[in-house]
Amino acid sequence: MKNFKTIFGGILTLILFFTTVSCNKTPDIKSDLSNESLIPYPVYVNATNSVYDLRSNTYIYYTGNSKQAEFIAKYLRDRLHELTGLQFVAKKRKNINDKGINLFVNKIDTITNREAYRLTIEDDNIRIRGNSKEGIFRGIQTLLQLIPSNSIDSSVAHKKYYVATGRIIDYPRYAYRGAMLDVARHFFDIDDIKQFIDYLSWYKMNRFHIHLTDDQGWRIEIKSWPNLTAHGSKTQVGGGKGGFYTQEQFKDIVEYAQKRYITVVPEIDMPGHTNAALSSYPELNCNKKAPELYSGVKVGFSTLCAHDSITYKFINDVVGEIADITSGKYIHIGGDESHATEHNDYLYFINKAVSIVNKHDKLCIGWDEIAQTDINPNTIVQYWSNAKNTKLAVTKGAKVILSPASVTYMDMKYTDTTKLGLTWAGLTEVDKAYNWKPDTVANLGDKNIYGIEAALWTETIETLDDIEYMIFPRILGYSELAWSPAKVLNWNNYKLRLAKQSKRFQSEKINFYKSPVVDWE
Ligand code: TNX
Repeated sequence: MKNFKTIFGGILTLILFFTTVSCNKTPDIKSDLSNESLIPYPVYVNATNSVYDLRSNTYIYYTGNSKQAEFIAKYLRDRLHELTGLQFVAKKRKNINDKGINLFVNKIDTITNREAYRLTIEDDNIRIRGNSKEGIFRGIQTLLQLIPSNSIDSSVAHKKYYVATGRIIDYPRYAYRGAMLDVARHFFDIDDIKQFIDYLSWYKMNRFHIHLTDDQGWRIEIKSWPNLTAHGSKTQVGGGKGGFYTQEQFKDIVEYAQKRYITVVPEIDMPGHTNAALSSYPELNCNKKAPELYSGVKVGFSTLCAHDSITYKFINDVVGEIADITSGKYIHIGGDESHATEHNDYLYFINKAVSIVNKHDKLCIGWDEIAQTDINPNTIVQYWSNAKNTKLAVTKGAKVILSPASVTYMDMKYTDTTKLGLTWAGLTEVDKAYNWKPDTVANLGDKNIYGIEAALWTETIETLDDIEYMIFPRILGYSELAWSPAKVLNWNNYKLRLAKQSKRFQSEKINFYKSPVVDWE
């Protein structure tokens, strides 16, 4: 009996010993903040090589009484919950010494950029200090990217995540960092639009350009011209049923984006790309005959009648209603590929359209062709194909948004075997989409560049899955080109960071293109 006890005791001690040893074994943790795969990569990263241990019931503190401060804290709470399954509590901070995740606005030394933030991660506290709430929101995206995809302790009861300690100070290179979605060629519902906006927000983009009208469909309710949607929204490329947003729904999109510090830029394309409007109202045609609705792909055949005063009443009504439901300062008037408009008519038309937009207290953005008109320095020219136009814009004092089709059109196929997409501007593999230098485009130089926008035209894109496949992963590269300082832009380094995103893409159920030029994890 005594022997049994001794043997039993010995075994027990051994079991205890091994359990203790295995529990104490340092888990495989990353604790080097400077080695994290952040996209877009920050301006300044300083690692302190320890860890903050993120557990359930961590408090997220906000300061101030604004609804938006509370919204941001709850946004972080919900995103952290989605990523980890842990529970967090968003709460107004009462005591300056409260530890947890602290969000607050306070100017960061000499940095003036409104979107700047400083993220400080210590062993027992995380602070996100923003130059504005917008800065806090951008900093939150960085913190979210630092959350590992796996818990350190796999038991559900003790789930915790280690976040590498150190400090990040960060702000954007360009003020305008956008993506465009064409909802005219194929219509996408509100949920898809919100998802698209979320994707932009994760990578610190701040403009959502929505191409609302084209030959194939008119997608926004205009109360004073109801047939635009009653008739003009009823088809799309391929002849599907199309659709449109009511003004209430559009306001909901604007607000959803605004809460994520993204400005919606609505585009009403004119004087070409207008078959849907021309088909809805015969009086907008020079021959006063309404054409049939159109569901093909080829464009460049339609034009509003530049000589008729009804055209400008129409534009005034449309722009007025859009201005009323848009919180941002810009309205995009298209102006591209107006091959059916006489050149002089085109100049006359665009000058009038710009002054109508300005009269409604909004500034104009237009595709690069508009540089040929009398644009004022407040008008923004969006470079997509013609470098000469773009240089002309700069000589007229206008700023430029870079959307060169050859590298930023996300509807271009990745390779010649990509099922979706077009090829007219060339194939755009993930490395090509990243490997271009914004400030060398058309020799504009940084000071004339307002920012970068990547466009997704949807002639071949029909579902959210299709959208994801074409934008992921290219959109991450555009976000880095638009945000990060020129000195950090390096494909070999970027592709390692990109490779690590596949886990997040998978956990978010994103249908991404597994490009062979990246060694995905
Ligand atoms: C050119 S880019 C267009 C669009 C098409 C796109 C297809 C621009 C200003 N016009 O109308 O959808 O190509 O890639």
